Amino acid sequence: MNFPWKQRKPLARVINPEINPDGPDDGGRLIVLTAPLTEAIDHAGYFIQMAMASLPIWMEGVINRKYPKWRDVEHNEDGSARYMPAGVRLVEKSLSREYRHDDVVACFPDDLHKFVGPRTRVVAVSTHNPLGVTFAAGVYTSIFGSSKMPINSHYSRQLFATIKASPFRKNFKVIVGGSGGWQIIQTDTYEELSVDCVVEGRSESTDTLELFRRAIQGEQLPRRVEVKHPLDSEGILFPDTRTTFGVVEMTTGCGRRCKFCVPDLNPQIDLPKDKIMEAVRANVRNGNKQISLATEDMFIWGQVHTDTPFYFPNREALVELYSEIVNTPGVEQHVLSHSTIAPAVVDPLLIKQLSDLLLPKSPIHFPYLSSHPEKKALAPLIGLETGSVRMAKQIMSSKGVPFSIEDWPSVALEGLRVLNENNWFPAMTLIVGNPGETDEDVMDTIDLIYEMERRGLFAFLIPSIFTPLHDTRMEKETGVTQTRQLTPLQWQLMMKCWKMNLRPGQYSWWGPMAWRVGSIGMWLYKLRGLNGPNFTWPLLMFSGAISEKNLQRMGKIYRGKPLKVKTRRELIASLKPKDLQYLRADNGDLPVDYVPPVRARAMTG
Ligand code: B12
Ligand code: SF4
Repeated sequence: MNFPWKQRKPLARVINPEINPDGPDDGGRLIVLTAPLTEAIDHAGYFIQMAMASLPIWMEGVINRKYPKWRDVEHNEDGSARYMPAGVRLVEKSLSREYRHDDVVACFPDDLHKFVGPRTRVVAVSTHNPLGVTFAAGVYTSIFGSSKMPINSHYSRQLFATIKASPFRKNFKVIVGGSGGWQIIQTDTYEELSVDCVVEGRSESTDTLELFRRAIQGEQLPRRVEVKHPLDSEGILFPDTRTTFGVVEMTTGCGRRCKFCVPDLNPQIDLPKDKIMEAVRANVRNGNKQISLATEDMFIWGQVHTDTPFYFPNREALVELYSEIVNTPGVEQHVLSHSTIAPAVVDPLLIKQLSDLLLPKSPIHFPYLSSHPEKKALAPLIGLETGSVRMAKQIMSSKGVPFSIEDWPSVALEGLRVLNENNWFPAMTLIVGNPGETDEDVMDTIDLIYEMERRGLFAFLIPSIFTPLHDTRMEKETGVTQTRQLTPLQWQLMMKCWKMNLRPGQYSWWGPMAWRVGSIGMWLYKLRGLNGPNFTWPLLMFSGAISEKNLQRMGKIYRGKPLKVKTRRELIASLKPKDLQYLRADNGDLPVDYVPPVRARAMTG
């Protein structure tokens, strides 16, 4: 039998006889920037990178078969990378304030030998998720058999091993930055990965430049440096070359203050449209056909620090921004990144207008779900996290503002209804195993998921095990740490989510059969030992081998009870006048006796 994972390359790069042991002819670049191959690739949309973050390395063959060309990257004439993650591009841009163009290069890991030489003083690595210890990533590799080595982590380690093995290693410092740098700090893998310093924060900071100066002078660097985030948009730079997936920043921070969230710790800033558009055009000039605006919540853009609270989207501003982007000559594809769900309840007309604009350029197709003539869909990433109001109050009390967190299940269902009606089928994350989560909390979430099913709503549900992320307000808390600790209900929630995700793919006669046989085979082969006895019945439920009704009758699963859900009109009726004034009448559903403030003033004046 052919086991593709047994044939993979060893971690350190195989010695290539064509590589000159004396380094490149020009002595190499002073500063060389890079990122793991699996974080730099630009193929097949976001999904491929997300899959690589979640699947263990032994399943690499699945990706290879589906995307045989995923390793084919594009180069500039000098061998540097044609595209790199936005983080790398901003480090490059930040350094350009102090160093000559020829001193700095950004290259793919396999090309390091072309640029690292006796002259090199810094190799800087930008990484999103090097060790795979973040939420959602760890849990699936652990379900499939190894909690330590997702595909992305394997390639990240391979990159660090290549740098460590460089004959010039003693001449240069290795500085790591990016949203995944904390994983190296947390796991204390400096020696193993040969990292001198991890920078937490943005490259624009003068402290970052000072660090590079010290590295170039050969000074000892601190292990960890925390640098300040700019407080306004003036301090944020924009890429003027091509970024992976055409990522251009749209906002920083969020404002909803969820306790487990990292990006919310940054100041809430929306970036100027002219700068965003310049970066979009720069991407297109450099051969990119796709654009994605990076944000925690696209709906705050245009409403940050205005007289209106940020959670009432600025419809005109958003429509104008997205319209300019998709109408930029050369932009063939556009994908959404992150958003929240309450804005869909606040302003359904905004969702409709954005759909009209964005669907034609969306590369995502959901043939069984979309009502678009070409079956196109939009799929932003949205946090659902829990269906338990008790839990939601503890970890994300402002997630649904302007609506009360007491109404969270209704906000989520009503928002999803509006989104689905407009061909938005979001990927929604759920956190399983929050600190203090009880069986009742999990049952509340299961109720919500079954209610989605009952109402025919669709979201791609991504349950993950609670991970206390560094620096967050939950940093010191522990929830579930291994899949064996999951309770039968927590397993059931996870497997029900996946069962529902597979719904649209199950229309062929062989689909359900393949899953049934495949999942049971996998359980017999590997999973029953790994994940413990609590996993068994939920897996049988997932496989469909025994009907949910029968499993419930046998007392093996909980099938959820119907939820009493508020309509949009009822949700709006519960708003206080201070918030009600910002709702737009063209969406309807305002209380019949409601008098908008302007008219009220006219009447009283
Ligand atoms: C776009 C995006 C994606 C895209 C594209 C990623 C890419 N390769 O380009 C996709 C969808 C593929 C993706 C996937 C994932 N993502 Co993502 N993603 C984002 C998002 C929205 C924007 C990232 C970005 O480009 N920002 C703009 C750039 C400029 O910011 P930056 O990279 O942080 O760079 C700045 C600093 O970090 C620093 N810096 C960066 N590199 C370096 C290097 C050095 C040497 C120095 C000094 C400084 C430095 O300077 C830059 C500014 O000047 C962020 C949220 C956010 N707002 O950041 C989440 C985010 C980074 N992703 C996250 C997660 C969890 C994931 C996944 C694990 C999700 C999953 N389960 O599938 C995967 C992992 C992918 C992988 N390959 O392993 C988390 C990170 C959590 C963590 N690491 O602790 C974030 C913060 C989202 C969140 N709300 O939690 N992601
Ligand atoms: S809504 Fe999302 S981005 Fe905003 S604070 Fe909560 S988790 Fe963070």
